[in-house]
Amino acid sequence: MLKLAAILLGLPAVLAQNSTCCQALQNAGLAHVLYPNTTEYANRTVSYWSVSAQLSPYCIVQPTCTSEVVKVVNTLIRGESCSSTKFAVRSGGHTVWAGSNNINDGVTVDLGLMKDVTLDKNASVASIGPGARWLNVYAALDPDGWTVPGGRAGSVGVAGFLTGGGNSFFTARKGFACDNVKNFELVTASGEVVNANADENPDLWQALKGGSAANFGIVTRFDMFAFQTGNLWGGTATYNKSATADQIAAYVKWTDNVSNYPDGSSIIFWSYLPVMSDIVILAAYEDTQGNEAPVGFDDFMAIPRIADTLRIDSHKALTDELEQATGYRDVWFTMTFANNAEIFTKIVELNEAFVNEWKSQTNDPDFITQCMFQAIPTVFSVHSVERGGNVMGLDSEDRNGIMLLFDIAVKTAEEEAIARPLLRSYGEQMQEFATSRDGLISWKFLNYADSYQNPLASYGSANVEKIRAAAKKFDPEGVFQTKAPGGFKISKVGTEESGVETDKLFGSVGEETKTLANLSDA
Ligand SMILES: Cc1cc2nc3c(=O)[nH]c(=O)nc-3n(C[C@H](O)[C@H](O)[C@H](O)COP(=O)(O)OP(=O)(O)OC[C@H]3O[C@@H](n4cnc5c(N)ncnc54)[C@H](O)[C@@H]3O)c2cc1C
Ligand SMILES: *[C@@H]1O[C@H](CO)[C@@H](O)[C@H](O)[C@H]1NC(C)=O
Ligand SMILES: *[C@@H]1O[C@H](CO)[C@@H](O)[C@H](O)[C@H]1NC(C)=O
Ligand SMILES: *[C@@H]1O[C@H](CO)[C@@H](O)[C@H](O)[C@H]1NC(C)=O
Ligand SMILES: *[C@@H]1O[C@H](CO)[C@@H](O)[C@H](O)[C@H]1NC(C)=O
Ligand SMILES: *[C@@H]1O[C@H](CO)[C@@H](O)[C@H](O)[C@H]1NC(C)=O
Ligand SMILES: *[C@@H]1O[C@H](CO)[C@@H](O)[C@H](O)[C@H]1NC(C)=O
Ligand SMILES: CC(=O)N[C@H]1CO[C@H](CO)[C@@H](O)[C@@H]1O
Repeated sequence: MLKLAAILLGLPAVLAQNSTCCQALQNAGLAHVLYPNTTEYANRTVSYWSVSAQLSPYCIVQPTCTSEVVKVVNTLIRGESCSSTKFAVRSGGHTVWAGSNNINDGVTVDLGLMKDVTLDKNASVASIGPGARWLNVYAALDPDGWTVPGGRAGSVGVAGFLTGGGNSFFTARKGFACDNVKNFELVTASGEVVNANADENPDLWQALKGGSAANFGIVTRFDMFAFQTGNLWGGTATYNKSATADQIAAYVKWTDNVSNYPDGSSIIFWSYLPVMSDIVILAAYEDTQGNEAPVGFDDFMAIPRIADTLRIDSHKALTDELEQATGYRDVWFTMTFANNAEIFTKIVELNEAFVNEWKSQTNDPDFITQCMFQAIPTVFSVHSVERGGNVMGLDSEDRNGIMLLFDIAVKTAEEEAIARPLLRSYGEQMQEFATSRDGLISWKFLNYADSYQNPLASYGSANVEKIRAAAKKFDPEGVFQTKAPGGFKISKVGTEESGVETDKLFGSVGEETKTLANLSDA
């Protein structure tokens, strides 16, 4: 109501809100408290990858170091003026749905100024600030010939990626990116700084590997095992959609062969692109040893392609290339299925039906879809277990699987409101088909899941209990479950609420659009 009144009166919406909590953050000595009437605030808002996540907090606070994060936590959690103020935590800001990494009617803690990357060659450890993007990490390490397993699009944030698992070019060789974290530094709700590694707080160390940082506190540093590397071979290839059957056959063989070729990585996606006005097949191929088109890629190389950028290049350059268009409202859906050509084929068919149905419902030609496949063979979690274990639960799966990311990017809030249930209904048909062929793998990748998909529950009850126990031990009052409502919460697993309806929690999308349009005018 207040916000609406403010808009009608022509006042910046947030000035009508209670901003004493923001003032308290400033009084605590925090220099970077950004208010909605500033360019800095507008800049940080548009830096969220998906427009759906660009909300309007009372203010954005940017700590610059761990001790400032302690001040932020102490003020937000125990400060009198903040007693009824909720907050959100944001690193790269790449989670696509509203309310994971940002908040209306609350304060957003933005770790974007904590992005230092340092390499200790003697210890083979890279220490990375939570607000770094992977492109910052590769830019710091590449010139010395070192790297770490990380994002395959350079702009993705480090903190959400790593605590959600993290699938990289190196997973078949080194496990998920989270399995390569030697130590997490975390500020707890009580304002204490703790480390979590194999020796110190190993329960928290495991829980942070896939359990989402949103459940435990604020991660302020990641120490990752780094290794020496030369350039990689890779790039993208474009195919006519008439290559569908050949691509599916090649990918099914590929998935069963990953354990014989752990230096390879292959991602295939069917994508509707406005410039083509059609679906094309895109593939991202890499060889992490820098060998050009090794024999493991023979089946893919035999399929005639329209174009490619395959070459020898740096880790950073190959991830810059996989950057995706911004400025859209993105709706994502994920599922995993057993490596089976019939299910794969059905999903590609349903994707095409979805694209056709969407086209028939809109006269806006500016939208993008992806139906993206990534091998999840059992060898991935063999490495996870060797490296101390994570909580994703894939180690109990005995079939090679394929993970799907099915998504649409649209321009307006009205389009998102229609696209969201439509995409979901096609996604659910895909799941049902996989189930009917005994091929549904219940594991859902947290980094790709939509707000209602409840990925933590898919990790299995033993892992859910591990996450619950660590959350309770390090945040006994459950501050990060209630006062920081964003992200996938362990307290919601097993309750009716486990599917978060973001529209209900975070207000109407349309209203936000107006507020933002007005801000960027300013
Ligand atoms: C273009 C693109 C490419 C992608 N490529 C990959 C890929 O190759 N592999 C892959 O695995 N995933 C990929 N993803 C998914 C990506 O891993 C997730 O979106 C991830 O959450 C991004 O991390 P972030 O730091 O930007 O997250 P944010 O959206 O900032 O945060 C994610 C969640 O973690 C919480 N959080 C963030 N920082 C902290 C912190 N320091 N302490 C406590 N809680 C925190 C937030 O509150 C939020 O709930 C991609 C996404 C996009 C948009
Ligand atoms: C922005 O808002 C804050 C808080 O209300 C106020 O102190 C500041 O003067 C405003 N700045 C500008 C540039 O209008
Ligand atoms: C905002 O972003 C623009 C474009 O990236 C940049 O030129 C400008 O300096 C930024 N302004 C502030 C105040 O951060
Ligand atoms: C708003 O300010 C009043 C005092 O002016 C304070 O009592 C109250 O807790 C504040 N509410 C929020 C949400 O910060
Ligand atoms: C690295 O190791 C070498 C040899 O053991 C040693 O001389 C050097 O001081 C170490 N450097 C650092 C920064 O620890
Ligand atoms: C794909 O092939 C069909 C039939 O050969 C052709 O009509 C179409 O233009 C091709 N599409 C692209 C994107 O090359
Ligand atoms: C599997 O990978 C190995 C090692 O790269 C390769 O020699 C072999 O030809 C591959 N097999 C298939 C069926 O692709
Ligand atoms: C307060 C303010 O700037 N309001 C403007 C918001 O944007 C609409 C549409 O552009 C304008 O009509 C308002 O004047």
